[in-house]
Order: sequence, then structure tokens, then C-alpha cells
Amino acid sequence: MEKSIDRATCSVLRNAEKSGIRTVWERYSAQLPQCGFGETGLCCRHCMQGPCRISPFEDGPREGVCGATADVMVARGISRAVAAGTASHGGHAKHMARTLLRSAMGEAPDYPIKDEAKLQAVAARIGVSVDGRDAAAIAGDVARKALADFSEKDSPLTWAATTVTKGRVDTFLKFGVVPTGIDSAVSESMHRTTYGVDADPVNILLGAIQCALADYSACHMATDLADILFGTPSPVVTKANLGVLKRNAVNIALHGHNPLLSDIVAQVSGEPDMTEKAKAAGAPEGINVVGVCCTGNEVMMRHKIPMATSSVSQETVLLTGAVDAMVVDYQCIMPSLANIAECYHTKLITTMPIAKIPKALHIEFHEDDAKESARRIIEAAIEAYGKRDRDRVHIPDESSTAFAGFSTEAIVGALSLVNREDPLKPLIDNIVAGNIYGVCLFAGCNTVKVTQDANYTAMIKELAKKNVLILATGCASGAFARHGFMTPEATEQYAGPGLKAVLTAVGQAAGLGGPLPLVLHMGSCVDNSRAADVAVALANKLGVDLPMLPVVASAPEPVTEKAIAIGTWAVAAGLPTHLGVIPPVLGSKVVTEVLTSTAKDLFGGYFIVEPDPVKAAEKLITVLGERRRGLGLSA
Ligand code: NFS
Ligand code: SF4
Repeated sequence: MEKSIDRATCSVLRNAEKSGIRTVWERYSAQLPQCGFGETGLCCRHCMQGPCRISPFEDGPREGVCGATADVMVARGISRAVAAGTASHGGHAKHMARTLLRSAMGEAPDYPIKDEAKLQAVAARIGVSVDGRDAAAIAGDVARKALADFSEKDSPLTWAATTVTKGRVDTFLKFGVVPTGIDSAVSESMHRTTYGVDADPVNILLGAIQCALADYSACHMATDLADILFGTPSPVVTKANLGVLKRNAVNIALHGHNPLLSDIVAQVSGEPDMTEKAKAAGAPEGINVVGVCCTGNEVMMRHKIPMATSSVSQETVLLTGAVDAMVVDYQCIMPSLANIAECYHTKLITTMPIAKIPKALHIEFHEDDAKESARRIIEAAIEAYGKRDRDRVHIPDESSTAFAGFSTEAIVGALSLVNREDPLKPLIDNIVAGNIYGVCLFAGCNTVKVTQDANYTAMIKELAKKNVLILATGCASGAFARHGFMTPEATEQYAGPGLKAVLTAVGQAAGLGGPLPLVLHMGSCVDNSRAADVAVALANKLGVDLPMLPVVASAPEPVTEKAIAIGTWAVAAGLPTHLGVIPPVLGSKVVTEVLTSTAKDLFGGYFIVEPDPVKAAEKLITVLGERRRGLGLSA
């Protein structure tokens, strides 16, 4: 199997092979064959009488020591993955909420309220009074309401109840999956899946859905609060791929998830004295900040910071030999980065008390003096620049233009240039007329188990040809950005005639002089909530619930527990959700059946597992056709 179809990635990897540096791909090879029990979800270590394994064949044990069956083991495993994903998004959102509260109380001077309009909109939505109050007072109450969503309440989560359709609320109530606390949902999932608690696989899965809805709330909260503190994104033009690194600048890569760190580094890196220091250290082009993974998406949308790479190829950024510091916060940061940084002059800088890596430089990031922490980080990068071995620098001359920053507000804003009174009408009219056949949200990661970007690029061509409007978040955005799909040229080249006409009309109304890009970049993984907002707005406008809409989701190259949590809430939200990698569930017929079929009867959404990208696209197009027919539209 090829490692990647991305030329820049391949070029750097060839170089690394020559120097004998191992990357994720070599470590994967060393793991093969991976354990068949784990791969199918048939192992359990939830107590010390284990580990227990169930043989998929008739001759092995049919149950664990405690009597847990294959169905129970697989359901418990998936449920714990959802809980871990929820804990991650929850940790991120809580961090934002705490900072917003400190900002409101005047204790975090580097975090002023940047977007008062968003603050007012969120406050009004969640029932915080705005009339005659100043921003700090409103922000304080919004933050307190956010923090109250973490522990168990006697009412549904504010961030869930106020952002979904009435139909969804009714469905969630009917099946008893309304979440009442983000952290408490994680805690309950851990409880019910420990030794000797829930032994009903379907009940365990309903618990997983409840937890996934808490994950949705956390994602939505993280997005809302990031917009309030750093601004709601609007379209920008920037670049993506390793060619964005500069030979004659101090290169700083921001990697991880929370904009609390990356946005401040981006701000401070632009200060004149920092540029002067970089120049004085012999870097004529000053400081060049680039993004990696989701925090890369955050700063790409808000500061036009180019995206170096994402996800499975994160090590390649260091393998260029041109990065002076890589600054990380938490999530999706491979521990291997420390070993690779050590082969170069690169400083790997950890910043969070919960995410340290041996051999990395730890500069703890504090909200009360965020800019000061950022300056220390940038100074460490400038110092490292002096030690860069210029003979080992290999920056592939590859980068693509990328239009980014299509928040829900930006999309509605662009549509309002077509119809001021009723912005959603042009979108709906075009869906009805068939110019837009449906909508597909691409999300999730790149994985070592799929040739990097191969599934994304194959699927998008099929879907675009059939006039499917494409939205993207997370590392899916990274993949599309690297390959030039976030450009008006891609629309010209790949969009079917209907889609091209719509994107051109909106693009021209927005003054672009050409079409909108083929992929609308909506942000990081927590920003899947933005895509959910678009779907909810469409459903409300049409007076139907989400499962009626011709909207699907796809994670063609998923990796993380967060991706499982997001996929699960997408299903609960009523979206047919494609996975291009088989999750560890095949060991249980019951779980496989519930996730791919029964879920449809309960929630309208379900998983479609299809590793072949062309077949996956065909399946999604078929599903969009079914939904169109359900609405009485031509298919
Ligand atoms: Ni999402 Fe973002 Fe990327 Fe996957 Fe990781 S960075 S939160 S989990 S790998 S898309
Ligand atoms: Fe084995 Fe049951 Fe313990 Fe799991 S919980 S390790 S199946 S005895």
C-alpha cells in the first residue's frame, strides 16, 4: 500500500527513509498483523480477572470470565470510545468556558471579548438576558451557564436543547437519551461499562448515544465560545501543504486543538518586536507561523495562517528540518514527535499540564498571562533557529491555495447577498430544483490504514460530479486543502453543472468574480457543530426533521475516539454517516446490526461502512436520492 498520494508528504518521507528515521508508517508495519480480537472488538480488560477474549470461531470461548458475551464486550468497547471522545471535546470546551469566565471577571486581560454580536446571539439563544447589559456581564453569565452544563442537572444540556430541532428533542426524549451533563455523561458511560453493570448491548449503545449527544453539546459550546473570544470566521484565502514553510524565516508550527493557545501565539508572532528579534537572529523573513491539525484550522480561519499538514502526516512537518519550534496543546499529538524533533534542531514545546512528552520542552501556558507565555514560546523558537542545519532543510515546493472560514454565519451572509430577506431560500430552491442534489459533510482524520488522502480525493470527485454540496471540517479540510479542492478552480473542474451554477451565482454575488470553492471549509472538528447548525436551519425552514434532509456525513479515513463520538451524534442527529475504516464492532452481530440498521428506525441516521471510496460515494448518492424522493423531489 502506498503511504500517501500527497506529493509533499511522499517527498519528505523518501528523504526520511534515507536518513533512517522511522515514522508512523514504519511503526504500523512493525505492528502487523494487528490482533484480530482487538480488531473485531472481542477483547476486554475491564477487570483484573481478564484479559478475556472471545473467539470469532465456534471452537473458542463464547464468553468472558464474568459471562460477558461478544455483544456486551463490543458494545462496551464502543461506548468507552465515545466517552473518551466526549471527555476530550468536553475538556476543550470547559477550558474555553473557564477562560471566558475569567475574561468576564477581568482576570484574563489577553482574552477580550472579540465578537460581541456572537456573544449576544449565543446569550439570547441560551436564555441569558442581554438588554442594557455590558459585554462582561453577559459573558460572565454565558460562561456560568456553560460550566453548569458539565455536571448533572435536572434539565437537558443547554447546548443541546437550544441548538437542535424540536423533532430531535422529542426523539431523544422518547428513547431516554437526553444528556443532562457533559462530564456526568462520560462518568455514567464509564460506570455502566465497568465490571458487572450494564449487560444489555442495546441499552449500552443507547447510553453511548446519550454520551455522544453530550459530545455534540461540548463541540457546539467550544465553537460558540471560540467565536466569542476570537471572532466568528469569515472567508480568507491562504495556502496549505509543506511548501508553506519558509527557508529564511523562523518557522513555528502550531499543533493540537484549543485556540486559547494557538490564537495568542498567532497574535504575538505578528508583534514588531518579535519580528525584529527574528531578524536579528538571522531570519530575514521574520516569523512564519503554520498550522497542523485542528488548531491549524482555527488559526487558518481567523488569521489566514497557512496549514502545513494534518493528522497522519504530522511528523513530516518536522522532517523538513525547517521547523524551529512545534508548539502543542492536546489531542492527536503523536508522542513520536519528540524523537523526530531530537533528530533535528527543532524544539517540541508542550504547554498543557495534562499533556507532557518526555524530551520536549515544557512551557506551561497560563491564561492570566497568555501573551507572556506566547512570547517565551516564540523566543525559544528564535533561539532554535540559530541551530538549524541548513544542509538538512528539505521543504517540498508544494502548496495549494485554500479558501477557508465558511462559518454558518459566513455562509448565511453569502446567501443573503443573493436574497436579503430570506437567505436560506436560494439554498432550498436549488436543492428542490436539483441543482444541489444534497449535502455531504466530510469530517475526521487521515489514517495509516488508508493511503493518505486517497479516499477523500476519490469520493469528492464522485460526489461533486453529482452536484453534491461539500462541507469539510477537521483533518478532512486539511486533505482537501492540500489537494486544491478549496478553490474556485476546483469548482470549475469537478462540480456538476447544477452545483457549478449555484456556487458561481453565490460567488459572484459575494464579489469573488467566480464561483465559491468546491469545498466549504467550516473549521476544526468541534466545528462540526457549524455544519449541524446549517442542517438544523434547513430543517426548521422546511418544517421537517433532520432525518428527512438530503444531508449525509462521511469520515473516509477516521482514527480517533473523538471521531467515533462525532460519528455517533451524527447518526443520532439523523444523518447517514459513512466510515471508510471498519470500526472494532464486527465481533458482534447485534452491535453491527444496531449501528448500521436498527439506528435508522430509531433515529433516522445510521452508519454506512464502506472502505472502497467509489462505492462509498455511490452509496451516499443512493441515500441522498432516497431522501429526495421522501421529500417528493426528483432523484
Ligand atoms: Ni478531529 Fe482534530 Fe485531525 Fe482526527 Fe485529530 S486533529 S479533532 S481527531 S486527527 S480530524
Ligand atoms: Fe473478563 Fe468480564 Fe473482566 Fe471483561 S469484565 S475482563 S469479560 S471478567
